Amino acid sequence: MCSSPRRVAPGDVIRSRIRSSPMPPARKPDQSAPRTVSPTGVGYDGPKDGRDPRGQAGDKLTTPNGVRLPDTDHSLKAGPRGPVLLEDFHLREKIMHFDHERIPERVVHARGAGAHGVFTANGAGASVTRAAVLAEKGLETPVFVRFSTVLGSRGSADTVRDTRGFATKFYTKEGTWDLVGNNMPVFFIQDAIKFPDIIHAGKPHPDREIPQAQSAHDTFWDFVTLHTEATHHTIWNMSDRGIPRSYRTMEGFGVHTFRLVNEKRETVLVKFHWKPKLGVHSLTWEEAQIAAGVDPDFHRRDLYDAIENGAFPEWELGIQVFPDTPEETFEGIDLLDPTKIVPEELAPVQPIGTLVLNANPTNFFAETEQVAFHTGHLVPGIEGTNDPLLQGRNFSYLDTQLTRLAGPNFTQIPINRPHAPVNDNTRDGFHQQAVHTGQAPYTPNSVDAGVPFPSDWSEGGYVQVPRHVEGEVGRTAPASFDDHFSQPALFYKSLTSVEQQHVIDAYTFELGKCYEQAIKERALTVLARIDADLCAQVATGLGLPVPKKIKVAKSRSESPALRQIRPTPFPIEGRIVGVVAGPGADLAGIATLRKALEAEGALLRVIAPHGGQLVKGTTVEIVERTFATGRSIEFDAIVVADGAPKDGDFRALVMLQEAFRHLKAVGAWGDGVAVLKTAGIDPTAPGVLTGKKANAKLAAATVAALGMHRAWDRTPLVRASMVPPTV
Ligand code: HDE
Repeated sequence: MCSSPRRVAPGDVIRSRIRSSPMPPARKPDQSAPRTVSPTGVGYDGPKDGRDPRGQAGDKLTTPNGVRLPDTDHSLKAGPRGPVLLEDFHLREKIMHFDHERIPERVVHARGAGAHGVFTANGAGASVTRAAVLAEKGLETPVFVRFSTVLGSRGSADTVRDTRGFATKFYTKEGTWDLVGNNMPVFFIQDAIKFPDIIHAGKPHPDREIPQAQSAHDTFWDFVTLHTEATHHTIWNMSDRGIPRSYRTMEGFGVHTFRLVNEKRETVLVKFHWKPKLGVHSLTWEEAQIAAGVDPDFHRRDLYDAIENGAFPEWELGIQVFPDTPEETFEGIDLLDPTKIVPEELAPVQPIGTLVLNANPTNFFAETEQVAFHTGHLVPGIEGTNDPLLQGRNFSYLDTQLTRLAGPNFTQIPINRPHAPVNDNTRDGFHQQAVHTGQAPYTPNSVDAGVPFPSDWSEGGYVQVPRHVEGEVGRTAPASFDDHFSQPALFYKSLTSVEQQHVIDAYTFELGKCYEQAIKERALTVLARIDADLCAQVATGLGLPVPKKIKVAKSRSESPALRQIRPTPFPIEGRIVGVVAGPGADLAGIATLRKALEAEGALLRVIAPHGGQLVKGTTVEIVERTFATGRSIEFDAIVVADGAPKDGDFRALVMLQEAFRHLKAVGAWGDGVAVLKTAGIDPTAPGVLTGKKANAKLAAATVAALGMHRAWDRTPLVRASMVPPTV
């Protein structure tokens, strides 16, 4: 039987939605859109007719041309059974637009998450730079930051082992400045010309397109062992830095050396460092692997939730300052070599301002996807150097936007618009948004009264400081670029023994995933130059002999600043404690614990066998995770409440065992201790917190344990078993 299409009167659907839910989802207070500026950078705060300009422009559905529509669910047909008519311009427009909703993803750093914020200079930068953003005490500059992984596609998992991008767009009053950095201070290669090669090696194999977002495969290890300049960056990737706990707990680095210029035209060379207020923390490798399956959006979610909960991530921006000498070296370290650091003990990081991320994007595509960073977005007072990697980037970042954002006018996309006035004499091109006036888009001119005029130094013009350049043309590199091993050796010996063990495990895992014996053997010859024990342990794991007669590279004395395990506690804002509960649980105790955690900016989430509410008298707890939806990786600590179920549900036990294995604080009060025991967890083991009641003492112990990030002294116990603890 033929059923005729249901007649839907315009407005029906909307009315029924309004009945079941009184309001469309409200915009969150932290969802502020980028400030609206005109294509030429003039401030414009949108229509003021009481409507949110970020939403739809009216109540009535229209075509992209503004024609009101009676129906958008049925294509125009000759009779209910068709055919569909070519004259259906609405069908054609709607599907045409949908067909083009995707833009090419970034060739690298495709997977990312962003946030808005503000950078406040503390004034200390004034002695070295004329850039107000870094120099003017108290000046607040709006920013947009995008964090990313490097290798994976846009839909890949957040927690893979990889370098993380840390790109910041400063909308300064003197124009836009982009600091396009990473969470590691060095890079794989010394010359931009090799960038396509390292990326081809790291990306999935071209025949079967696997593995996704991984470095644990033959081509990556083939490249980094043949191009040994990659050794330093590779060991950072193999360290805990390759699997951050959160974007909020990552350091950031400008990597290259930059040149700052002050009002007196004096110059210094600097390296930029972002220091997270929460400390540098990482996942364990097993957590990272579980999260990649259980919650591939782990870092994106963490950033968004933290900002929404008011735990605004914060970093201090610091600079290492070096004299601008003709050699461009410091203490024998070549400042133009992006595979080298300058240990902080030799040149302390001097704080010059604070970054706070305080607003989530309103629309992921419009902001996080379309944001376009460029190392050549500089403002007066900040210049690049002759680092050959940086100079190649100065070409690449403009070029890539032509493909990704389809034309040269990408600075007119709202998220990319400068907050300084723009009078640039560029014209036309794809997606031109400005309606330029005037007759003479050239300078000088006599037709448009001469405007726009160039600016000299005193008027804030970007005048490069004079630099002497000479040399013979050739495909060459300085001799100092040949030292590939002294700094990886320095890095490894500076780590704590727990961190060193993680590095050993990571190399063993990654090389163990390679098929080619020759690549593994070559990798061992590289490790032998970093540290004999590292090499021997990885060789054992791979079942290969230790290469003979290779000497460990000479290196400087240890740099404790390279360690991320520190003896002092860190703030715990945004940390999450899971409490295992059930219908009979001590809800008053949960409330006590929650109060103490929230006072420190941390959160408590109740985990129970099934969803709904737990009610006792007048106290109500909402179940936020069930044994089916929760997993240990979501929590920084797990505590079992008095009265929690004792039925040995394996999902609860696995959650506790994983938390224990991942060195997280694990605890219980009252008869909850029995659940720990069923999970095979010794209540007297390090980092296991128990008490008769959920009182101030247990709460304080939980806060203190979170501040240390993990119970590091549990490591030997966990390693000794290498299997979940049993009763
Ligand atoms: Fe990038 N890089 N890169 N890179 N990079 C890109 O630009 C490139 C390098 C970094 O969140 C691309 O807009 C070359 C070092 C970040 O949008 C592309 C070389 C560092 C991001 C590009 C490097 C970075 C990118 C891809 C070697 C740390 C993400 C899309 C000379 C200091 C920015 C895009 C975002 C993105 C090229 C090396 C960091 C293709 C040629 C070193 C954080 O232009």
